[in-house]
Amino acid sequence: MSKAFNRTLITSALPYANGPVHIGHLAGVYVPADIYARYLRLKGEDVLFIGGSDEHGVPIALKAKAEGVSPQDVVDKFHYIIKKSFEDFGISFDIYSRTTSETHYKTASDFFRKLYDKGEFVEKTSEQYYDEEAKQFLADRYITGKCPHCGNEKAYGDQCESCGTSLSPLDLINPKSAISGSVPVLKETKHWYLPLDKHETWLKKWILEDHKEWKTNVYGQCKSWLDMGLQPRAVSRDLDWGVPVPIEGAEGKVLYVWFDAPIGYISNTIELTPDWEKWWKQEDTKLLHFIGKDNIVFHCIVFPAMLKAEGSFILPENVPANEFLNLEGDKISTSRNWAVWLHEYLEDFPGKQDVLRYVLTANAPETKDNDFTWKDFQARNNNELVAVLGNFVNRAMVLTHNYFEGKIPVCGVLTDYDKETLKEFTAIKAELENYLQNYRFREALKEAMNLSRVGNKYLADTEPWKLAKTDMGRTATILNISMQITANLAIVFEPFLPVSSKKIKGLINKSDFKWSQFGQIDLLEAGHELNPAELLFEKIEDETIERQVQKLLDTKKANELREHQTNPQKANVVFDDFTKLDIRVGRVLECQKVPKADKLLQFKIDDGLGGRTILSGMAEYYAPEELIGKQICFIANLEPRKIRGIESQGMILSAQNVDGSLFVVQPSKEVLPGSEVL
Ligand code: B3M
Ligand code: ZN
Repeated sequence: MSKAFNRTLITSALPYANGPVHIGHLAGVYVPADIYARYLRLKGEDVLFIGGSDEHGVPIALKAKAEGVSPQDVVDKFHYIIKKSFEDFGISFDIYSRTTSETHYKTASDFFRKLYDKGEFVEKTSEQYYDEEAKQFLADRYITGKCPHCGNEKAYGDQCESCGTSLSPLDLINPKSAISGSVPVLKETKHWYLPLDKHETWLKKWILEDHKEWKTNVYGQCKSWLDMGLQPRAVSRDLDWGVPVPIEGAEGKVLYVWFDAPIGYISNTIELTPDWEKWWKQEDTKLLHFIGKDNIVFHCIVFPAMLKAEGSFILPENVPANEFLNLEGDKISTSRNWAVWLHEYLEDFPGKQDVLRYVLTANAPETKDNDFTWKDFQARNNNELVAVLGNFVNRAMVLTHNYFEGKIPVCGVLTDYDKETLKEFTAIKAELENYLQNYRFREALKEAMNLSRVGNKYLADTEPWKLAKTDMGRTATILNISMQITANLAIVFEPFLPVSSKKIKGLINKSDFKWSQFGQIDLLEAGHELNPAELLFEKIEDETIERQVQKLLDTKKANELREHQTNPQKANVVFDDFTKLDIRVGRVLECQKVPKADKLLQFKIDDGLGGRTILSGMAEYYAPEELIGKQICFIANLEPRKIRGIESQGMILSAQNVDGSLFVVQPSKEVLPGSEVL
């Protein structure tokens, strides 16, 4: 039997405030949560939608250190950037707060204290790496070393990013402190653990038996964790950034970020309303966590265990987690800048937030990882938003203006065809609601789009522009129905495309609808005056898309270059060795291909010393005439060598790019041929 709920509390993962948000965040978490929240509000249900930034954790502390600023500076910067992006994309949080708020420190601290007092933790002393120079314990992320699996020299103490293996700091070969660079030593430290093993029995029943309806990706992940058997989890860390552990003798220790972050949902609700306990403690509240797949274990196992241990909280009813969105075939990555950042998107596509919301929902990674490509973005905009939804609304509007001066005409007697159309409409409504209830937003959106298709087909089949010459009565009925469909589209697209829904309402001169009105064909009364027609969407041209693709190609190139430059440096040489080389600037007088040698170019150089010939393997990267007249640098005193029967008197210096291509090195200003390079 399904429970009777009187209100819905929606939380969405708190993004780390160590970078801006990108399309992966939107697609995985925030757009689905927002669609659901808007849908429930339209239905007149009692709903709260909670968001906020996650501002603790080692990556933030590390970033601050690397930039020579405080962790608070880092989160202050990104919290507001993230908050603004969400506002811009219409994510309709009732509150978007942060885990550095005073309320959160108190809430998280009290929560820990209560569990501590109830004896819900176990205390354990273990050996952990300690940096004697920096005089501090090292979080897993603060230790780097060689990965025992793939040999990557820059693996972290929690994970090797090169082969993806989860590691513990003790696995690393030649561990080094990321703070001082020194070799860390093992030292004893005390921490508090949540004994998940003790919660295993009820968790198994609660998830595996009572929540079989959870999405298969969520259920499957939980099952495999539960089958493996749960272990106690440390909920404190030796770190100077976070909520201090609120007990004596715990100086220098903070709550583990994954302990305090989900409590952030509670803190933010407290900040929002004095009535917060109703939302968190009454059994008739439906609690939902919208998250990405990497957060499943924390929301389905760890946080519920915390709530249960505390004793007065309800548990989530569902955790509709999504899989990941990739970008043009590669995993989205903040550190590699492989992302479409929301604030940048809006600079490039001002006013087009709904287009992105549409594409991300139509292509949402609901059951498996999915790929975002700019080509698909363009196609969905041009072939669906413009050609289907936008086209229908515009035709209905323009025709009503043309034949009825922009006033809703009187609806006459419905024909069988009209009735059939309306029946189709009702059938779609039922499907759509069913998908929304079950967090299947992709399918729901498809159905919403089908409603516009029904409208388009209705106009194409009835051809009111032809009928207008002979039968104004029938034309009136057709356009009345078309405008009623338009009003319905304003309702149905509100959760998905809030900006466009508002635009449609503007066009039809109506301010608000309720979801319960969806399906009615008397939303616009005869005589009601419309505003002038305007296009809802515009075509996106190839050049625009090519620019975005080029931007990504540039990122890829920059990443490759960066990796390339991390090649180890050669052994030192003494200054005298360097001065033995006679490097000079010359000008290319002649340049030609060497016959039967694909790669070789033969140069005649004005070297200020009477001229010389040099051969160089650059034919793949330059046409000979490109180089004539250019200044180059060359080693003048390299022992002459015969190549293909030609004597090469020196060597031209060139920079080698990651892909192996070569480009000549030039002085940044012209100098006299023969000038020395020092
Ligand atoms: N900040 C991880 C993430 O952004 C984490 C979520 C916390 S939700 C309580 O993926
Ligand atoms: Zn590895």
